[in-house]
Amino acid sequence: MDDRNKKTGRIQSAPENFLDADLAHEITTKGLNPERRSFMLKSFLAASAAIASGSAFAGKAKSAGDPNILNLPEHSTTLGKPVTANPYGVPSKYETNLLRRESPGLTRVSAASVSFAPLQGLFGIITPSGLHFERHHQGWHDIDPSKHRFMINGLVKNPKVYTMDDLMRLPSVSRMHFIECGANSAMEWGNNAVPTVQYTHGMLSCSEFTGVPLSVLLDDCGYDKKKGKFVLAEGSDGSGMTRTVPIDQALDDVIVAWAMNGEMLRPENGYPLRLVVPGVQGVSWVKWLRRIEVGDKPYATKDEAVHYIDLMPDGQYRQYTSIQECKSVITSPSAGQVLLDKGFYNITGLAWSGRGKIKRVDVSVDGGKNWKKARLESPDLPKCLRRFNFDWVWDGSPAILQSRAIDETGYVQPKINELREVRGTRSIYHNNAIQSWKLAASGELSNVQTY
Ligand SMILES: Nc1nc2c(c(=O)[nH]1)N[C@H]1C(S)=C(S)[C@@H](COP(=O)(O)O)O[C@H]1N2
Ligand SMILES: [Mo]
Repeated sequence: MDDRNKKTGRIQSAPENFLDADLAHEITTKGLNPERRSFMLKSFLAASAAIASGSAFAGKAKSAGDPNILNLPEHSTTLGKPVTANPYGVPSKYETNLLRRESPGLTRVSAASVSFAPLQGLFGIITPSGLHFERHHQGWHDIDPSKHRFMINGLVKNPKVYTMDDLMRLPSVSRMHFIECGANSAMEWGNNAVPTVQYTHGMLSCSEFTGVPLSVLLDDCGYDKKKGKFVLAEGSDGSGMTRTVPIDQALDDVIVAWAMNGEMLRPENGYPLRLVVPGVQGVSWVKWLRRIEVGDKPYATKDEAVHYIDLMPDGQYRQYTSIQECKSVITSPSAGQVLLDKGFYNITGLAWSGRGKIKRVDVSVDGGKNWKKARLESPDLPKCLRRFNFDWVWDGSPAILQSRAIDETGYVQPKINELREVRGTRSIYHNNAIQSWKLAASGELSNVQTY
C-alpha cells in the first residue's frame, strides 16, 4: 500500500478474480468466446422461457378467465380527472409507501434529525426531490427569498452582498452530482445489522443542481489570489454550520445553487441557496447559505475540529477527510425484500466516487469468491451516481449478493475487514465498504457482514 492510501485509508487491491475461474480462459482479445456466448444466451433464454411458462417466477402467466382482462375497467369507460385536481403533481396513491424515513436505530435530538431516501424503490440515478434524503443539525426552515442575503468577505478587494435576484442574473450552470452524508453506512462500522438499504445507504441522493459557479463570484469580489487559500461557507440556520473548503476545490466545480431537478431547491434541502461541493461529504454542502469568507488557513470550526473526524486505531483523529471514496451498493434485491420464487432476477444498484467517474462494477452472488462485470447504464458523469444492472437466475440455494465498484483512478472499493485494518472500528464517518446481502433459501434477504 502506498502512502497516499495509508493516509486516506483507501484500500488498493487488485480486482484479480472478477470473472469465474472457468470463464477467465474463455476471454479472447475480441471478448467472450462466441461458443461460450451462445451457451450463455441459451441458458438465459431457457430461464426466461421457464418464467413465461409460469414455472419459475412471481409473474405467473395465467390469462384464462382473468377478470382484469375480460372486464373493461372503470377508467376505460369514464371521464378522467381534470388537470386542476393535481396542479402540483404527486405520486400515485398506490405508491404512498415509498417515503423518506427516520432510522429506527437513531434517536432524534429535538428537531435535529435525518431522514433516509428509500433507495430500494428508486430507478435510474435521479432522486425525486420529495424523496431526497435530508439532514439538518437544528431543523429546517422555509426562508423568504426576498429577504435572503448572501455575502462574500474576507481576503477580497470588494466585499459584496447579493440578493437572490442579483445571483440569479449571473451566468449559471446545471450539473448532476451525488450528495452523500459522511456518516452514511456509519452503523456498519460495528456489526449492527441495520435492516434495509434505506438505512444502511439512504443518506445518499443524486440531483441536477443549477446555480452560479463559486469561481464567478470569487472573481466578482476580487479574491486575493496570493493569500486566499481556503474559503469558509456559513449557513443561516441556528446550527452555526460552517465548513472550510480549499480554494482549488472552490474554484474547480463548486456551485452556489438555487435549483434542484428543474425547480427551486426544496426548503429541507436549503431553499433558497445552498453550496454544492461535488465529491465531498454532505456536511460541506452548506444549506441556507449566507456567507463565504476567503482566508489564508483552514478555519477548524466545530464541524471539522470536533465533528466529522475519524478516530484511527492509534487513538489519533484524522481531520479534513472530506472526499467520499468510491462505493457501491445493490439496491434490489436487498435486505428486507423477499424473492418469491427462483428464476430470473435483475440485480440492480448504484455506484459512485468523489474522485471522478465509475470505471467498472462487479457483482458477486457467492460472498466475494467470484465476480462478474455488471452492465453500467448511462450517463457516465464524474461525481455522479451510476446505475448498474446484472442478469441473474436464482437456483433457490442460499447466496450472498455483493457489488464492488472501481473508479477512474483505479481505486477498488474495499471489503469491510480491509477497511477495518486501516481505520479500526471506532470511526463514524467514511465507511465505503462492500455491502453484503444474505439471501436465504426461503427467499428472505438480510444484512450481513462477510470477510
Ligand atoms: N446550514 C446547514 N447546512 C447543512 C446542514 C445543516 O444542518 N445546516 N447539514 C449538513 C449535512 S450533515 C448534510 S449530510 C447535508 C444534507 O443535505 P440534504 O439535507 O440536502 O440531503 O447538508 C449539510 N448542510
Ligand atoms: Mo451529514
